[in-house]
Amino acid sequence: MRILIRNGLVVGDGGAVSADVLTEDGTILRVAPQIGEAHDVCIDAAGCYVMPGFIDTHTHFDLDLGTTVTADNFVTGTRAAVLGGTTTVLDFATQDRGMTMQDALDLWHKKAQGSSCNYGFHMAVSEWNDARIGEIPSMIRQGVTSFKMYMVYDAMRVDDGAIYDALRRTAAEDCIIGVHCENYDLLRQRILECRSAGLSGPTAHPLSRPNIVEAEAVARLMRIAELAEAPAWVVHLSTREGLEEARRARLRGQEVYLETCPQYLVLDDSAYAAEDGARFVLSPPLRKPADAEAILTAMAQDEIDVIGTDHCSFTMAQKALGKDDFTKIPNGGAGVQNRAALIHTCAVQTGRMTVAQMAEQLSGNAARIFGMYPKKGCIAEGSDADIVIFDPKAERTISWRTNAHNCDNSPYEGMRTVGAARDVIVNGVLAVQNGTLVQEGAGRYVFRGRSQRPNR
Ligand code: DUC
Ligand code: ZN
Ligand code: ZN
Repeated sequence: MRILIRNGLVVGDGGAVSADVLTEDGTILRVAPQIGEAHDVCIDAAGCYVMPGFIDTHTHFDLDLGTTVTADNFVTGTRAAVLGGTTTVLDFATQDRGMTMQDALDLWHKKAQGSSCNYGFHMAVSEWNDARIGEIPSMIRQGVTSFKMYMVYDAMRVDDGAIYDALRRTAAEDCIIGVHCENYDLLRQRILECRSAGLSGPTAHPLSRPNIVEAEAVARLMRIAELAEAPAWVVHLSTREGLEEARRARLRGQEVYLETCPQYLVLDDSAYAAEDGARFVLSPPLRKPADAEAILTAMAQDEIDVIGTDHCSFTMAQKALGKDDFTKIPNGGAGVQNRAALIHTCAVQTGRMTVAQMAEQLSGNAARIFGMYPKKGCIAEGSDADIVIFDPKAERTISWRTNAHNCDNSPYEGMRTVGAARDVIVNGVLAVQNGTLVQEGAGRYVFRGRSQRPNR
């Protein structure tokens, strides 16, 4: 099966250039002006960007929090992902205490059956001991070359010594560990203070986890990584103070990778005052406009490496579990479908960054950091035919009613976007045509290599 994409602007390192793209089965065969070769399907991309399939570095599908399970599983979540131009998701396989990493990986492979986009797994580890350490070589052999540790959440958190040892050992293997940076003791104390003040609703959520709770944890991670002589990946960076700590580490010569998410760019903590403020309860919480401004500036300066969604959806009925106690509201929101449109709207359409930077932060950098480049993350001969034809003029309004997420709420409800994925090719097959899903369930496991560590 050969697809010819004509008349588009192909986005790469050097910017957007006029070229045609010819794919054959799952591979990009040629990128050149005016390709005249035989093909089965022709797509006219005039007026559109032809971009490498977007990679979402941060999703939680079918995640069991103990009290409830995320509304989206892989079937519904990846349908939404591909409609938004995401051709690969990196989901967090989660090793709960008492499980092996292999148990978690086997379970996540089962959960991911029927995915409509490609998928790989980071391994989130909740304990660090000889048995878990002994599993690392086997994880690498199975294509899992990135890990996550949490500084918070009772069921998942590990101590600083574990983070140090894990960073040291995995760096030696060119693997990367992402850390959820919040200070557990401070936020617990702040929760007690909120309760003493009689605050039980969603407005207490950001008060319990203020910027310094993140910034202290980022600073600590930076120092732990310095001692471990290891790269550090800060997941879902949300504050200007946390950004400053990462900048300081980079000035010391450290290798730091920064991920942020659209919610920290286009929303702010005034949202918690809404009647249905529970739909914005995610961690880290929404911040002030000045934080968004600082992170957008960092994106424009290429200081942010990747933009994931932290998609972790819960229905309003699930959110109501915390109606009398904000700490019981399941943390997370739906967004896997909306990432590219939001980033194009807030960063490219506004002239703050170029479409080439958008492609790097939504795809190329992720492919390099997480061991998929150049198969993924670029439009080049020999690369996988994961391609987005992105219409920069398409205007939409986000609503849970039109999103494909299995969720009756969206943090972005009513938001206007400019720019949308029009057609999406996954593994050489058209999966989205004119904004409609035309092929489901053809996603494949992405066996990842070691990190290329572009910031080394
Ligand atoms: N934050 C969320 O909001 N949800 C899932 C996990 C996390 O860290
Ligand atoms: Zn997290
Ligand atoms: Zn997360």
